[in-house]
Amino acid sequence: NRSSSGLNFNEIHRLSVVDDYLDRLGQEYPNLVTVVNGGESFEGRPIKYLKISTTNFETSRKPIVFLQCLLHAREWVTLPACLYAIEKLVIDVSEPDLVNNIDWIIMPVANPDGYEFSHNNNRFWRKNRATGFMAGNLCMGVDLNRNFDIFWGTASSGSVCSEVFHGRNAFSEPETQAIRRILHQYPDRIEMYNDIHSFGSIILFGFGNGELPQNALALNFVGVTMAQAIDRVKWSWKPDYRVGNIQHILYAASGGSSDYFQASGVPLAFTYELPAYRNIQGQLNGFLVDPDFIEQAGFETWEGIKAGARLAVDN
Ligand code: ING
Ligand code: ZN
Repeated sequence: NRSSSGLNFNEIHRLSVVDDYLDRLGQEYPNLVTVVNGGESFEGRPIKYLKISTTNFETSRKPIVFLQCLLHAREWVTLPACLYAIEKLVIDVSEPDLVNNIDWIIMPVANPDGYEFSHNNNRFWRKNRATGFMAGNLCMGVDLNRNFDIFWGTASSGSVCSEVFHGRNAFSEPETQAIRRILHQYPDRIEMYNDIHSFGSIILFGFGNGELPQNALALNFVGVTMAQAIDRVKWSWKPDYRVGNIQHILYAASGGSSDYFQASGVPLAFTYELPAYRNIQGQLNGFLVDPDFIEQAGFETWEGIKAGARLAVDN
């Protein structure tokens, strides 16, 4: 129901569809889009992402905004947020300042093994699919959002059976290593990082131990601006977004992705918790996605990302 070269927003697309789509965009828009294989997941799948730039991405001096989805496998509704952003930056460009002033890195499926597993075996799988922690692999998987090297292991679990198992070491997992490589490739250009999760209608900033970054006031301002941009176009029965520190308004958590970016010098690092898209009438589970809401999830989240990105590069 959208432009012929985009993916439809009537369904949550499978990994192979997303990967083929990224490759196709790279071929159709060679002067704008570069497809990168950022490394192999635990099970050997490519971790693909797009670099989007109207100039040469590597020699460009434009600020970068990094958008990431599906670090947690079951949080399916985050995928259309990344796909919508790609469409609006590449195929259906109505606001050219966004691509003229900013270079973009977009990783739609940060946890491809877990995502496949959530389709094929267990819809509510969160972690990656790393094995070898336990005889018979009775429990497996590392919570990738507890595996980054930021007060690692202090508010997470050392038990492989836990949903928040932090892994053997910080950055033990190929998926978190792939994300770290991108950060360290462009340490001075990444002005904003948005890691998209679900659910809860929250925009979070550091740190997961309750300490505030030095620019917490700016983080709060940008977060509120993004939340207001979304709330302006949200469906009326959705809750308004809340904005705040991870520990203050959600819970304590160590080893988080956005905290690692923040601590590494990225000025504006956020974790989004998209709304629970099916919890008012058809009360099922916050991770399930009403197909009627897929396009809206992409559309409304993009309103927030855009507002934040403009602030991030406008200083
Ligand atoms: N929420 C995040 C989680 O990993 C979070 C919250 C954000 C933790 C930032 C750490 C850092 O638990 C979901 N829904 O995954
Ligand atoms: Zn999550």
